[in-house]
Amino acid sequence: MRTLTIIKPDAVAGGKMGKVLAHLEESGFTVAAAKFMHLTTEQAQAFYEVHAERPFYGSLVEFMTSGPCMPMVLEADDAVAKLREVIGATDPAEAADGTVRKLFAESKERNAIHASDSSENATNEIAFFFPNL
Ligand code: FUP
Repeated sequence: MRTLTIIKPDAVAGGKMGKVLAHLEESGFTVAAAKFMHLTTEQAQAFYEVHAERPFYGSLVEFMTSGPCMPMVLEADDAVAKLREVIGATDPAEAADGTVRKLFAESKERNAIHASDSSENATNEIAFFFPNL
């Protein structure tokens, strides 16, 4: 089973991309696809469209376009639920010890990593970044 993750611009700019990737691999995920890219405003707006009415939307889009990021397709048994556990709560202050966000995130917005939150979203998000997979 596959899911979509993004190592976000804060982790890349902070030199933590390799550590985050190592943590994911050590947690049992295999990388099926990856690319290094700088999201356009249009791409970030479309990816987070579900949050368009939320007060943090503009700031979130600005952050996600502030530098390069690394979208990846990860493979594992029960990949969607497993990756949600491995990344931890949205806000690193609330994330469990040992999770990616507890270890590497700066704040609720600059939180190091994205992971699909359902298998339906995983399918859609994989197609968003990797239409040829
Ligand atoms: P998650 O699925 O854990 O990434 O969390 P959400 O889907 O709720 O939020 C998506 C992104 O919006 C988060 F990664 C960070 C951002 N966000 C904020 O900046 N402020 C908030 O209060 C909530 C979310």
